[in-house]
Amino acid sequence: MKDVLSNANFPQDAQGRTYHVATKAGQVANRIITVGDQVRAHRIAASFDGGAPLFSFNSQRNFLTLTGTYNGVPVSVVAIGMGFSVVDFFVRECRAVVEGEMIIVRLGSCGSMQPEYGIGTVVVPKASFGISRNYDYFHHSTTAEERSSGALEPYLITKPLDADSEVHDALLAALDSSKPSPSSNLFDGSSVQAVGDTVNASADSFYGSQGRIDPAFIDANSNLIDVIRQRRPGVATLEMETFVLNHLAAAANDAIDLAEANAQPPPHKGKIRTGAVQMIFANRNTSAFITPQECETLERWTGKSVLAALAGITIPEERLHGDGVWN
Ligand code: R1P
Ligand code: URA
Repeated sequence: MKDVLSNANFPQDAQGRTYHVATKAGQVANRIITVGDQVRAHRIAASFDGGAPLFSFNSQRNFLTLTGTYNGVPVSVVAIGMGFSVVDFFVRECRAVVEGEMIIVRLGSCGSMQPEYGIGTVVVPKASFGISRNYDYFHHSTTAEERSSGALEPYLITKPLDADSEVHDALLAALDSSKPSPSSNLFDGSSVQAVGDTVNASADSFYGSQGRIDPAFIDANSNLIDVIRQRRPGVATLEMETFVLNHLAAAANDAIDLAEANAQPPPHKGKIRTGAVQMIFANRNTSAFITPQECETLERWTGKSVLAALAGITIPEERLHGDGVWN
């Protein structure tokens, strides 16, 4: 960390760069694709106009921001790593440097909970709920009776939160219109498919809270997959970020509504709309896992589709403030 930061509540440098993502106004577009993986971020940016970003920065904390245009419309790709806490850094710090409405789409990998969605299926969820490890369940002071009576459960399952319906529909339409052709050495020779209107679960671990069994740890999760299916019938995918993205967007939008209800100036001049595209990398029904070549095929297809969908959604001029310096 080289630059001098001030304000312990929300640290920023003299030019407004944030502490972890380390971008400032003019470097992040109103339309953002967020991914876990920097290789995927560069693959998507290869589809920008001119084949390259106009602005590129990898922060000391490993948040990579690539900003360019697609069909002339500014879009940023931000690679954030994995898990709930990095979504919090990303959403809050990008919100702080982007004026006006934001549309944020997460383009990530996931595990499949539905036998009919195998590797080669891409899912567009309409809603997402959270699954968190309940640390007190595992605490040494918790009694066997508290555990067996159900007073404390090992995993907490939240209510679902919706994605934006226009963003959902635009993503699905863009994916459907540009599917790669079948190839005998990919996806067992089957065609890829995009499926909408599904429900996602975001877990706070790839392992325990996604029901993976690891004898090296006490995880109390041998029936977790069944419990998730019972409580949220139809759940299609498991990954690690979408729920927190939807939650933070709702929290930001509620803050604007509250300010307006109290005749106060809103904290920001535009709301946050969210969507997600999830590529199945792990089939939890069969134990199959994606190959590197299949991964690249899905990432190129979905990356271009999400860029096209985002560029095609209009943000009215009065809700777009200050988009476009990129330096
Ligand atoms: C775990 O392997 C990671 O993959 C998924 C999960 O949400 C988690 O971040 O998404 P990404 O491929 O975008 O990282
Ligand atoms: N990402 C996840 O979080 N889970 C999976 O099973 C695959 C990718």
